[in-house]
Amino acid sequence: MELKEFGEYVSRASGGAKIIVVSNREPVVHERIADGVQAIRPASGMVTALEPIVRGPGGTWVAHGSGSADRLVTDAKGRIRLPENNPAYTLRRIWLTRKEEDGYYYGLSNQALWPLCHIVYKRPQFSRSEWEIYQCVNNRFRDAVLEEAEGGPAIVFIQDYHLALLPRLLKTARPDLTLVQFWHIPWPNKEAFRIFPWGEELLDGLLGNDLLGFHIQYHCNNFLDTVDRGIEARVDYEHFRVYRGGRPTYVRPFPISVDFRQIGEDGESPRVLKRRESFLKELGEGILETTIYAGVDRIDYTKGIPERLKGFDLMLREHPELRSQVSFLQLAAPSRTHIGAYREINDELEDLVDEINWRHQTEDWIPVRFLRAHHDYYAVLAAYRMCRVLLVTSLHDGMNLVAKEFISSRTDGDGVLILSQYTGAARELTDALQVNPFDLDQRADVMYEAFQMGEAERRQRMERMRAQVERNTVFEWGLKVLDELEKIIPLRTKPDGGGSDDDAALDLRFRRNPFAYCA
Ligand code: ADQ
Repeated sequence: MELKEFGEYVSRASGGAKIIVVSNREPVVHERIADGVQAIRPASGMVTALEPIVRGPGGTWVAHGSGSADRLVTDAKGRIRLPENNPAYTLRRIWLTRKEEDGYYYGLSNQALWPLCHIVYKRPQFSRSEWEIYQCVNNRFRDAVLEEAEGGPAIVFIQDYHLALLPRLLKTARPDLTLVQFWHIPWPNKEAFRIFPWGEELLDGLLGNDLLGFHIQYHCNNFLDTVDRGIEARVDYEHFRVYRGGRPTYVRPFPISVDFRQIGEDGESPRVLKRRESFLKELGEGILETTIYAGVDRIDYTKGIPERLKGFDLMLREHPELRSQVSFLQLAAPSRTHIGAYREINDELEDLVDEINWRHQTEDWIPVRFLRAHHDYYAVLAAYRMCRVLLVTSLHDGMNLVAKEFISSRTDGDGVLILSQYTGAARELTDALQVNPFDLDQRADVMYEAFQMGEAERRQRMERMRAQVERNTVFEWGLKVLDELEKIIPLRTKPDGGGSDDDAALDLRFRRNPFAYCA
């Protein structure tokens, strides 16, 4: 399915209900520049996925207004019509104070929930005052959504871990709203989750949803187990739903993806050739005579960037004959630099690149080229198409869109993907060379295997991976979410609040013993 068809489908499926998408990050950021205001579309898979959902039926997107010129272009309610050249939906911006942003975004979301949900041995930090601010900001989002949903039925599609309390707040205020949430990061196992000091409140918040989505089945299983142990609720493993307060929340896997066709088309555009020329100017044409390994990431301790550099270093030490024959190109976008752990990994990477280059470089060859910047979309595509081997070595990752973007961009049918087994994408991309990113020797071996792989095998694997991504694009993701919603809404709205005969039997057993399903 493609963009236009998907937009039309969403308009039909919403059946007249207003569509409201809610996320922390906005789809367009307005920044002040020397001669006015510039609208920037963040390079984000989430925006590609959600824009058609809100655009098709002319809905509203509620998000934090974070740009320096955001207030200059909105009305008194923080609203602006987008896209500016052909308005199709409304963006409603929420303004946060510096203190709110620190407590809710940098604090509770990214120093507590982010490390809690990613099992990468980074200790989460919990602070009661940040939790209070997180609650307060979730309430601010509730007020804005309620205003936007006034006067009729609405489907509210909430994104991610920044807004875990919002569903309950909305359901309490407007039980008629249809609420769906997608959790873009992993859900940890119950042992990892139990240290979260406000676990019951967080779970209760999420159980305000009618439908809750994760990337893979494993995260759904972890969520049900966590609920089973962490809060008074009836977990129905057979139908993958949880009853709390007599109402169900359905829990389902929806593996997110990319716009395969568009990325392929853009990959062949003149803008990508231009970016390739700029890279070659900066790095020297000589890089084309080497086998290029590449990485494209936000600088984040979950992405395994030091791990892959150390693997490359070990490969060079074990196979010194590869010197001058291989290069490593890392595009690294600075991210969340207000947080100490992110500053530390920046310093670590700088030292590591220096050390590896010092150890191996020759007069006319530099092994690692580390380009620290937020590159534009076309530059990212140029890097994907310049390399022979793309490395995704996340220590833990909900899905990882870089892997799928790389495959979509390789219209030439060549290229090797090295993929961490701890990404959601590893479930679908079985033709990648999969690695345990914690195992240094294995990383070096697999990088060497990629160097040696013949063209015929590379092409066979790439063809199968391309077919896989082409079958499951970002539009199939949106479609599956909406289809599932259509299936569950009739169950939810039956007058007895139950559903099938199975539900009735479960309800009866539950009334006799509320803990019967919490073994
Ligand atoms: P992220 O952790 O941000 O997303 P990912 O899915 O890899 O991770 O998406 C990163 C995006 O940023 C890609 O679109 C990529 O092209 C872009 N990007 C990376 N480095 C860049 C650079 N140097 N310059 C410019 N752009 C760059 C979260 C979860 C993931 C999940 C997604 C979507 O952590 O597991 O796949 O949401 O659900």
